[in-house]
Amino acid sequence: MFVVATAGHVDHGKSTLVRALTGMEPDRWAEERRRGMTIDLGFAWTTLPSGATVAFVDVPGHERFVPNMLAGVGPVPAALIVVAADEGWMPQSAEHLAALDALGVGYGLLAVTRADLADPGPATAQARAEIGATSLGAVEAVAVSGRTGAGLAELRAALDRLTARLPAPTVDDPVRLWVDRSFTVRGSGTVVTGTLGAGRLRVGDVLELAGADEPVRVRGLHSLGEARPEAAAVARVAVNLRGTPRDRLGRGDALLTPGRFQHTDLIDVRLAGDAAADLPATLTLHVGSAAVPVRVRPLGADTVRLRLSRPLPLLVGDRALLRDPGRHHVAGGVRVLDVAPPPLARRGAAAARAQVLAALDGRPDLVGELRRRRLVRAGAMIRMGVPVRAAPVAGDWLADPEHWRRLGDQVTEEVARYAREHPLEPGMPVDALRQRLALPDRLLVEALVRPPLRIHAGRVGAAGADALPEPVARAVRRVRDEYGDRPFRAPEADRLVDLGLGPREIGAAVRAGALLRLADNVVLLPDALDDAVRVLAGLPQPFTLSAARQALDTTRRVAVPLLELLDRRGATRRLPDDARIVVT
Ligand SMILES: Nc1nc2c(ncn2[C@@H]2O[C@H](COP(=O)(O)OP(=O)(O)OP(=O)(O)O)[C@@H](O)[C@H]2O)c(=O)[nH]1
Ligand SMILES: [Mg+2]
Repeated sequence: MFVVATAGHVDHGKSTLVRALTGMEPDRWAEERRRGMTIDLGFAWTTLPSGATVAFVDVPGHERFVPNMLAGVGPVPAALIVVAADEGWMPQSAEHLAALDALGVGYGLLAVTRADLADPGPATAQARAEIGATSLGAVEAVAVSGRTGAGLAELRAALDRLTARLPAPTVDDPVRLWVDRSFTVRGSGTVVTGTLGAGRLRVGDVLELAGADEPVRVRGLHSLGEARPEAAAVARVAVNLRGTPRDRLGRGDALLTPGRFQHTDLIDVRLAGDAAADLPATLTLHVGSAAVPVRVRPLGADTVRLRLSRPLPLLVGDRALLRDPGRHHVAGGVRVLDVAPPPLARRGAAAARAQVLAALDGRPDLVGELRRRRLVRAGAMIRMGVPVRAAPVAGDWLADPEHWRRLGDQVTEEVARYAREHPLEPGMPVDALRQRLALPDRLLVEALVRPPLRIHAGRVGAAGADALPEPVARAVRRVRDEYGDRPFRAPEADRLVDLGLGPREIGAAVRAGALLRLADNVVLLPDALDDAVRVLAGLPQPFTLSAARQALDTTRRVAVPLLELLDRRGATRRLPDDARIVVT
């Protein structure tokens, strides 16, 4: 299916032409038929000589209804521009063309209608000149009469040639269906319609709806008046959302593939039209079927920041247009450069931002985004419309490589500084390091810690005894020298004092795994436990405390807490008569 929107001044014969081409009535409202004027969007379709189906979105030409017109053309890739032979180029011919140009519509056809009333030549020449200067470029022109039917066959053939040129839709893209109508069908509930510009919808799909707490489910799907299990872009679709209250959604809302769009109310854009400095402070932003008031803050010559009055699901690269509703003036198209721009708090931030924006063109660019954002979640990038083709550094975090290297260096520096300032602590707490580096996620700290640093018991430090301050490490070495060949003899309390091992130093050595504490002032080297089990296993089982003390060549001061520790660890078991066995 192809979708084509009409465009043109009021009363130039758009609806008459659509009616003549399709046999369907695009003016749905009684009021429209009574007044002979389109007010809101109309929908009709026909089969072309090639067999292709073309659906029309028929728009109103009256200047009061330009917002309705914009809601219709927003998501549509091609336009049928209608100019009356007897009136020629008129103000809304120009405004509609400006809108198509602003939105970057690249495909079109000119129908010079009411050709039974006047020579179509002059209107054709003028319209082609105007259109030729826009994104539509040179277009084919056909003179027609909705009244007599003259030229309709040529117009159908020209529509076939137009649709054959349209680029193939991207059916694998996520869905962003801008709602242009919503209504209730008795027995079916809420139904919304829109032009599916990309992607694919299936009955049963779960979609996101801005402002709704819960996802909505596609209960039924219609296209061209028929129920279908699925619809692929480009298509006019009606989506049944039974269960979703009718007042929850309407024109300007969008149904979205979950997780693929971010709602934003702050965007930086490039203008193609009026200069940034000439824009009024408030305008209306038209994108998709939405129209929202925005506050304009000029940044560069052709770049501005827009504060939207309500958030919209926008992507980097989106096209939209700004209009001054008071002056009936299309201020020009905009291209979205950033959907999550940084705040401009500091003096000079706006000028610096203008410089950044000057280098952007709205094409999603992961390398550039990472350079600017330094650390960002892959999901956030995707929701901005930036495809992710880089491996995360941790979890789903992406990092600018240069920034990541700097962070790695900072980890080394911060941990060393912490060790100097807290010599008796076995390393820097992971969370203190996270805060110090202003990292948003502990996973990032963990990924940044590399040997010889390691994370042990929630702290980042050097591995093993290397982590100890030098005087403590020296004392531990002396314990090892003196007691290495009698591993179950613990230094006496006064010897510990001589060695400089007070309670705090012992605590540090124990946390670093360099000493084993059995009781206050009773310490062994850490390998003593395994050695003790080996010695005790060599005894006749069960064995008494005194047998153990002798086998280990030690005193009760060590043997009692040592055996209790082995009991707690499950290496030995104490029997009812106080003898023990080694558990194998
Ligand atoms: N003689 C003649 N009259 C036409 C032709 N096409 C449209 N008309 C008449 O022009 C008037 C306006 O036609 P519409 O089709 O409603 O015009 P429109 O462009 O849809 O108008 P809006 O939707 O209000 O912008 C109607 O009275 C039509 O009968 C034509 O080819 N020849
Ligand atoms: Mg009409």
